[in-house]
Amino acid sequence: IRAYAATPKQCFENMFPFGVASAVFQTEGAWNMSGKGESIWDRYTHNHPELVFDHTNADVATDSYHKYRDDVRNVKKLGVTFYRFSIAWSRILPTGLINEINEEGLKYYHELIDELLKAGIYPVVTMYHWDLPQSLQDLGGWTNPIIVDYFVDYARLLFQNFGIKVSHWLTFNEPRSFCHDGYGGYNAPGSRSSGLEDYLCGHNVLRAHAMTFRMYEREFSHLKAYVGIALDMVWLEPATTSADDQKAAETARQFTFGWFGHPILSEEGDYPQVMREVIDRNSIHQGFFRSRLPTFTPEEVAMIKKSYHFLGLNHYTTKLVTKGSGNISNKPSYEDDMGVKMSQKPTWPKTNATWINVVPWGFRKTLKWIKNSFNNPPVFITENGAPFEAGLQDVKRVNYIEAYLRSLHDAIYKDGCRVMAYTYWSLMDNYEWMWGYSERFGLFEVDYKSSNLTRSARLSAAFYSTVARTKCIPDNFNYYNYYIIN
Ligand code: GBH
Repeated sequence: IRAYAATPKQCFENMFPFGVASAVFQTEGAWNMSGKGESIWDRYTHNHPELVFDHTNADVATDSYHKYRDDVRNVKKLGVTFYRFSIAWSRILPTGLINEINEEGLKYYHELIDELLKAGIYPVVTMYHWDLPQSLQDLGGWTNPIIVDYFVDYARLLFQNFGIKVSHWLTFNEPRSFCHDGYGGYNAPGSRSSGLEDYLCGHNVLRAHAMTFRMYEREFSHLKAYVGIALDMVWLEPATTSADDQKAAETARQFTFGWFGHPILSEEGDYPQVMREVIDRNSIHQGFFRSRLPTFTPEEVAMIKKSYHFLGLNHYTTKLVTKGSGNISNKPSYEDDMGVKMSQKPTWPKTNATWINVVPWGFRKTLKWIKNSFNNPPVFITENGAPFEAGLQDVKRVNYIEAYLRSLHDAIYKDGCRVMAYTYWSLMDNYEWMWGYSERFGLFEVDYKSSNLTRSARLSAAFYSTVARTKCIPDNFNYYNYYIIN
């Protein structure tokens, strides 16, 4: 990729790192090769193709297990600082348990990391991006407290093996998504037990995250790495200026971001007060003898509080919030507990994902809210991006990235938010969970019809490359001045 920069106006600091992200289930393929065990997403998509939009699975995906050298070459072409990817627990520990280590799995991730380091690209590693070993799900998965110890075993193995090569670690990607959508909805493992299993999952994930962080502090701090967690936040804007809607929006922020953010980032620790109160009350109202939201011991509150070096933030879009009906049925439900109505403004530009509208100012508001709510923690933007139609002239994606970067720039330079890095999701098109291959987020297009899954740089790759190299958002972006060289 050769990129041309027009006169820059909005610039980030000289060393500001830009990167791109992916996740293992969405890219790697080779789902049962070289000793890899089955994950819940393998099982779920094999058993329920009817639930996947295009009835596909990720058995091959972008075949990055075999094509990782091509991927690294493309990351390098972009001229970015780092590559965020995840490791498959079930490739390293096929049963999820520490007594059976798959050496071929370790070897593969060593090769990938070495290839990145040779290219001068820092690896940013997510330990868990939703693909739980199926055998652990057979024990109840994230609803069974025993999993906390198993996760720490796995995390220790990662530090032992890759610790000297990796500077930035994320324990979990979007626990709210995989706990609620997985145990309370239609993602794998598909428990559909909203308001019950999702809270159990969250509870154990918070403990697993913190125990991993404390284990790192005790056993690996000599590595001088940074350990964090990636949380997602949709900006939730009150639909009107009414006090009810303002309150509803703040409640919704606490139920979404705060669920995991408050125990880890706040001065007091523990779940947000509003979650505690509402779920306790609703549970009793529904005839339970105790709250559906479990409680932490004081020791656990202290262990979880401040268990991070940096906060990973995934931000894509914004929604409007109004007060809900206040009706509580007898069936437990996270949505009823949150008790709000969400909507999108018809005038907000759409993308190819129903849940993502282009609302750049929401990015700045998200960062400012995090700054004010949690005493300005260091934030690593671990994901931001959008899907648009196939094709290399992705002007809409260029516009999305440009607008969101300008909003990010305002958050840093006008509001004083501490943002350490920015990551575009995703390096290339990949398997978008329940949407299969139908949603394309890539800077690189993947031709799923070609036998070698050809990757081609889009216009947005050239644009992003210019930003990554110059650290500036080009002012008068002239499409004809960009050369895409594949
Ligand atoms: C992230 O998930 C993931 O980390 C990544 O793997 C994924 O590819 C990427 O984003 C793009 O989707 O009920 O309409 O509000 C985002 C997962 C999907 C969770 C939408 C929240 C809300 C849907 N999010 N979901 S809606």
